[in-house]
Amino acid sequence: MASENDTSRSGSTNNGGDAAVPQRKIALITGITGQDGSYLTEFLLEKGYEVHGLIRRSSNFNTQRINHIYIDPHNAHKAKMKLHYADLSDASSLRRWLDTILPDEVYNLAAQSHVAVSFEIPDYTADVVATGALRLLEAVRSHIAATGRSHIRYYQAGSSEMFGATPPPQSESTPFHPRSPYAASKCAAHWYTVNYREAYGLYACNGILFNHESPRRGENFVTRKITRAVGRIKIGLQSKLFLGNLQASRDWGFAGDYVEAMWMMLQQEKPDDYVVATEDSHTVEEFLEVAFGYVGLNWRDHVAIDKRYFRPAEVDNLKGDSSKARKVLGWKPKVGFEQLVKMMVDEDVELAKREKVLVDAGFMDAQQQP
Ligand code: NDP
Ligand code: GDR
Repeated sequence: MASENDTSRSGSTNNGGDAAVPQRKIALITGITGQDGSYLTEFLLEKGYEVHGLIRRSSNFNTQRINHIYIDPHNAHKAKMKLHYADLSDASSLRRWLDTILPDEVYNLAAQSHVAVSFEIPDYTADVVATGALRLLEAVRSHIAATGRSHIRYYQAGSSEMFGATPPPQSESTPFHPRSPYAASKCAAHWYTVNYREAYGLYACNGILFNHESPRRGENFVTRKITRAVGRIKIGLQSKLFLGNLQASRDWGFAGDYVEAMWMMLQQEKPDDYVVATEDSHTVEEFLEVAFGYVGLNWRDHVAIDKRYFRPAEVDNLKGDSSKARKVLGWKPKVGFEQLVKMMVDEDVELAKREKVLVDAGFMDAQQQP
């Protein structure tokens, strides 16, 4: 569904259009096919932006989260979101699309974002998460040097994982102590971003976002793994759920709220770094209590511990202090913990019902777990 070489910019006036026509801002998003990319795209389209997303080639389409907003580029006057092939490991593709799209805002959301997986593929994780961010920053810098388009603004998707072993509450002034290749790579990306701001005057912000979830969360992150299982157990498609450490605490918010903070950061007069968090923290066990309890089940009847899901080094306790974002940006979360869990369970019960129809019709194996 991605346009292979779509360079059309219909509707955009940033490149010398009629002065009487109000300019539509152009955003370029890496990681547009991910959880946050999909919510950010919806948010920016709602604000009237033209949105361009960089997607990587895969053997199957990987655009499930944005299919509902995709309009065929042959219908160019209606298509306000456009997709292009690129990869954070390919510097030339990043620079080429910057030169073609001429964005006003660049959101770097792409990452190998799974902490446990980063222990399995540390080299690749560092290449995409750390050096990938550096490649994109350098592409933006050299694009500005070549074109004089110095108004471009850059957002870097930083993570509470960077705080790692440092106890809560964690704010912008809390020292980083990363506990995984993923977290160490995010620290590098954070400091590359600060360095490009200081060295070249780039308008570049780091959002230090605590965990944020949604019904679109990847199915191997703990929240979605739990709510998928709750749906399937409730509908009779599954009986057991295997998990690792239940005592870790996370500050879980709703992804839809968090993408708004990303955009707000880029609307300020000066670039800066911000922690984004609910300031409310719960253990994995508490998540289980609410999720299973909501559909009248006892999690203890279904959850088994599997050592495979323990990490070589764990982050025990994350709870953010987002007072700066609340004061300067005027941001605050709208969805609380229980509401978030119930929203995810509701969606996953519906999904399990649809799966059940396929199972009953013989089109799907009941044992086939996500
Ligand atoms: P996801 O894992 O859902 O999405 C990651 C995106 O990055 C996907 O679109 C993926 O493409 C893309 N991607 C992966 N590798 C590459 C690559 N080599 N080149 C180009 N694109 C690539 O993550 P989220 O949406 O949850 O998170 C967005 C960002 O925010 C990430 O950087 C993450 O590390 C960070 N973050 C997330 C938090 C959270 O709680 N969700 C908290 C703090 C930070 P594909 O679909 O093909 O896999
Ligand atoms: P996290 O999210 O590592 O915080 O990174 P994840 O949901 O993977 O883990 C949260 C906590 O749950 C424990 N856990 C399990 N985790 C997974 N994935 N699977 C299990 O079976 C399981 N059992 C227990 C983990 O040990 C951990 O303590 C997320 C990602 O989105 C990052 O990209 C982002 O930067 C951070 O959030 C903020």
